[in-house]
Amino acid sequence: MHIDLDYFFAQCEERRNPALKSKPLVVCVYSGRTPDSGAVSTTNYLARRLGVKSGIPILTAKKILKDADAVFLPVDHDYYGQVSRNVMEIVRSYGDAFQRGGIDEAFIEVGHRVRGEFDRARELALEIKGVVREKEGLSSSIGVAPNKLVAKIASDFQKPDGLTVVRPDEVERFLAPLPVGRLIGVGRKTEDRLGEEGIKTIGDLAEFDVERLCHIFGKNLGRYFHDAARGIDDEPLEEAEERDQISRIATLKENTRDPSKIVPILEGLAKEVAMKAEKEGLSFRSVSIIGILEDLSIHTRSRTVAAYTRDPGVVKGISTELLQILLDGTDLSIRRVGVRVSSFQKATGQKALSDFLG
Ligand code: TTP
Ligand code: MG
Repeated sequence: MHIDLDYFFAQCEERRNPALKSKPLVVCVYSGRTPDSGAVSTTNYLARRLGVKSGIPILTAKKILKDADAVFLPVDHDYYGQVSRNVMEIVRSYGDAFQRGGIDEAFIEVGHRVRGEFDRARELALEIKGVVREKEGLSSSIGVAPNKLVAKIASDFQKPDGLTVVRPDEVERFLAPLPVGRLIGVGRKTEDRLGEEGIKTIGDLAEFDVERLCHIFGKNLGRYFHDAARGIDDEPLEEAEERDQISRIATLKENTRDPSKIVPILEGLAKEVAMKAEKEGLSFRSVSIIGILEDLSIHTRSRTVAAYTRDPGVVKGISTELLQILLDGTDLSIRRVGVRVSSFQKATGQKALSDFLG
């Protein structure tokens, strides 16, 4: 599976301020030279429909949207990074293997747990989309396919909120009508060069003489294009860097400031996080709580302890103290709470059972 969040930066902004949903929204990277210089990072789908896309100058976007009651916001990488980590944590939990792509996309290997059945994979994909929506309030698109190459193209096929399943016997038919630019590795220049050879679609590329492709692009790339156009790809997932945090978050039954209502939830989350760390053989030194308040603002309080630990009691104790500190800093009620542990040390001294088995 390949999962890609829809209009990610813009959707994050809508999430913390739902009033933005009804307006064209443009997230911008301001260069600072003049007040409006810089480029569009991404936009919501309302703005896209009016013709504003990633990469165009902010000034151009402003011209296009001048009568559209549009909203322009600067990028907030810290916030998107935090949302991304939460989503990736969920997605990772569904895969036998996990490979992160960009900030809003990842591959997971699910063949094992769906016993090779694409119908089950579709159900699983629906579940993942549902959980990401419920827990993180974000819509996503998923592609299910026999390999990474096709899964990535499939996730992009019906955006937003899409789900496209391509079975092994459908791969060539699925790819054939798509523009060659959809293939990983075919950028604008390559697309132009292929166009000169009369190759517009992936199907055209699949039928094109492989010798001639190798002559134009060199042997490796020529072969790659030839295979890719047929949907042939056997790249395994590359398990990415080690995780840097574990977190769990929950929505309270009702917004409240009453510790007796919040603490039991917090303790449950603390236990889950500690168990997860235990399972992964990780010890940590930092414990944080995350409070999402009734106005959807996000507040974090952290504490670092002297010695690495993975004791659920420590996580519970610190979270409860941090909750009080967080409550003291605001008059608002809490809507969602989370617990996070970070600053890991890979546990040594203890070996996993698998270390002893051949
Ligand atoms: P994408 O997944 O390519 O785009 P998207 O999530 O905004 O839209 P969708 O997936 O629904 O088509 O990129 C993820 C984020 O990366 C995007 O939200 C903002 C950032 N980005 C840029 O800053 N500049 C760019 O040119 C692109 C393409 C993305
Ligand atoms: Mg995206």
